[in-house]
Amino acid sequence: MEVVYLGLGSNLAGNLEDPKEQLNKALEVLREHPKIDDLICSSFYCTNPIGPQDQPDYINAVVRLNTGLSALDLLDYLQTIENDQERIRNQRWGPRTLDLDILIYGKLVLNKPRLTIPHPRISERAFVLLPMSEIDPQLLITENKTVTDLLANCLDQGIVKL
Ligand code: A4P
Ligand code: MG
Repeated sequence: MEVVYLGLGSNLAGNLEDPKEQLNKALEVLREHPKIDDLICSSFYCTNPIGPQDQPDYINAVVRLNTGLSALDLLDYLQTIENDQERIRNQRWGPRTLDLDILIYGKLVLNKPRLTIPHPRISERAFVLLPMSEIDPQLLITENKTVTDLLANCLDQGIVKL
């Protein structure tokens, strides 16, 4: 079993009531997987978009779970959930009904075209670090910096706990 952190994001309602429901539905489906256990989720946060500004604010959260799935099998499952929730990929960093990213997978370091672990942009994003700090503030993200250390540099990004 590996300890895994996932980033969840949505800024389009799709056929649900709002982006919060996109996250709630994804949590439900994640919990259904027989090889996913002990899932805990942070609070939800409303966050200003990073990247293109002509898109709605996001709802973001971070999950910690235990899994017996390999990293690539987990990515497959996440992409199936995204597709089932009407994820359309057209613009990089553009609006989406659901984004499920693997942030950390145990101690795995991977640099493949389909999968980079740890997620390369954790350190600079309040929408990842603030929810993560609720779950494990002392987790080391770089060699010598914890979630709390890194968070201090990006609290000006426009993020409000719901
Ligand atoms: N991929 C590689 N590594 C991973 C990983 N660790 N987890 C590949 C998941 N996928 C990974 O992703 C493109 C490809 O990345 C996938 O096919 C997978 O094989 P995508 O979800 O289709 O596209 P994307 O999310 O637009 O690209 P990217 O570069 O992953 O974007 P980011 O860095 O995740 O940023 N602003 C706010 N406030 N909140 C947000 O959640 N998200 C983004 C997306 C931009 N701005 C945001 C937010
Ligand atoms: Mg993604």
